[in-house]
Amino acid sequence: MSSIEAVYEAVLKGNYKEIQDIVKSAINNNISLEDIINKGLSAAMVEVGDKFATGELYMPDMLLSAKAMKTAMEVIKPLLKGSEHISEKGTIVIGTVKGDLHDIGKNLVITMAEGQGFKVIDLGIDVDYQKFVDAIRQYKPDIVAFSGLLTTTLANIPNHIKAIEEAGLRRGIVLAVGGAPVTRHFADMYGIELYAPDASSAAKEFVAAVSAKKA
Ligand code: B12
Repeated sequence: MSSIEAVYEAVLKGNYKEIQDIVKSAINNNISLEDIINKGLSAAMVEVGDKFATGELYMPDMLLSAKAMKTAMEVIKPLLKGSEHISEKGTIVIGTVKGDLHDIGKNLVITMAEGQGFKVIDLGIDVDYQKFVDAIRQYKPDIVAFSGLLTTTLANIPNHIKAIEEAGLRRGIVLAVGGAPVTRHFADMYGIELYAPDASSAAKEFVAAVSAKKA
């Protein structure tokens, strides 16, 4: 089994006890952190979700896989932070939309954005409309980012945007959205400027958006 396959299997089986050693050995075999995250950890989570949807895996399995992914990220996170030249790029306020408790993808986006030198204010999960508004007032971010994994609660996005508009805070900020079911088309429907399918491209898009804003 290749190193990547071993990482993939560990997430699929929820093997949180051994995953750190498996990830370390992949790193020692010169597998890039990006491949470990995208082809190993994240790809396995997609299969976990598919198996949950077809009834092959149950809620406790999904929780164990989530725990394995989070445990693996404890090894990867410090390495990612060291891998980029840090200079203060701007401020991002991010949170998972109201009603949604998923945070693994959001946390990965935060890690990558911090690696690019952004100051990131994490509002957590199931974030109320007003909490975003208060955070925008307090931190004056360049980017306000929504993460959403459930199609049902992504329907709350227009309410999030309405609250920001009604507070008179929409101008001057770049809105961003992402999460497995989110598409560019979805972002366009609500006039959201930035969408990215994964954490590495999200970080690149954040850098581009802030440069465009300053130009
Ligand atoms: C792990 C998981 C859970 C864990 C969450 C643990 C946690 N702390 O996050 C637990 C077990 C708690 C859970 C609960 C539920 N889940 Co769940 N879950 C998943 C699973 C398997 C993986 C999600 C994940 O972490 N993926 C890995 C990360 C790295 O990927 P990601 O989140 O997509 O993020 C990447 C990109 O999307 C992007 N990104 C993410 N956010 C952002 C933000 C911005 C701004 C940008 C630019 C990019 C970006 O970058 C990230 C990194 O590359 C998915 C399956 C799937 N295919 O998504 C189901 C899934 C999302 N869950 C699902 C469901 C139904 C539920 C429950 C309702 C189950 C239930 N019956 O109770 C509950 C919901 C509870 C709630 N109110 O939120 C469904 C949703 C169906 C739908 N269409 O809405 C899915 C798709 C499974 C399925 N196929 O049925 N879940």
